[in-house]
Amino acid sequence: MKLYSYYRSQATFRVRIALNLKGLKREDSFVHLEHGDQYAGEYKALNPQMVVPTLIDGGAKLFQSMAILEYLEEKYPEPPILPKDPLARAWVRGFALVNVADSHPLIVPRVRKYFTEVLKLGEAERLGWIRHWIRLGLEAMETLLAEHRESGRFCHGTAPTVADICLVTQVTPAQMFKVELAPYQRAMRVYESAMAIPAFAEAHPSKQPDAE
Ligand SMILES: N[C@@H](CCC(=O)N[C@@H](CS)C(=O)NCC(=O)O)C(=O)O
Repeated sequence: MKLYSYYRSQATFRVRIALNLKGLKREDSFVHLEHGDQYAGEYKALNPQMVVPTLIDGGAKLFQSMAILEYLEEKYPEPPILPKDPLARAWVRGFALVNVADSHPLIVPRVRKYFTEVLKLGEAERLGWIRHWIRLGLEAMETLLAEHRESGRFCHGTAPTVADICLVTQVTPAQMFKVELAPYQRAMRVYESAMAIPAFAEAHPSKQPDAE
């Protein structure tokens, strides 16, 4: 498998974790988002949204991290990253989408760039925006964990799922943008449990060969 990746990309981090959990080997191809590699001809032709990740498996192109996680689960079911029970699956997917659909898209580089280059907003406003949406996602996750009977060490049950993967990719930008994490004790407990697993730890942005 070939993974088009950028060390700081939260969406790619999700895919790296899932590949590691399932013991799948990959070759990385690095797309430097700050240098604008995503807009270059070859990558633009591969991924028309000009975003990472893109995963190539057996010559087929896969895009959008959530679709890739679902694909990996269907094609390589062991160990599972979704529960069996339909209600639990829906909860796990819903939890994951707090990050993937409603929080992360608001803080991606192209949105941040629009602030400075088009709206001409200053650093304080840009940072305020980023921190606001990260906090809102964390608050929702904290409440969901508090009301979910099957959360504890992990978001759901006794093994990591897609929910834990997406909780981790909510917390890492919070750390990067210096959001106060003390109010999110349940989320941080899950974060620590997940990051104690090598599949998560080795996928962390700081462990990638292109990390700066
Ligand atoms: N919904 C997409 C998001 C992909 C995405 O926005 N990736 C970011 C990095 S985390 C990116 O490549 N951004 C490039 C840019 O904003 O210019 C997914 O989950 O795969």
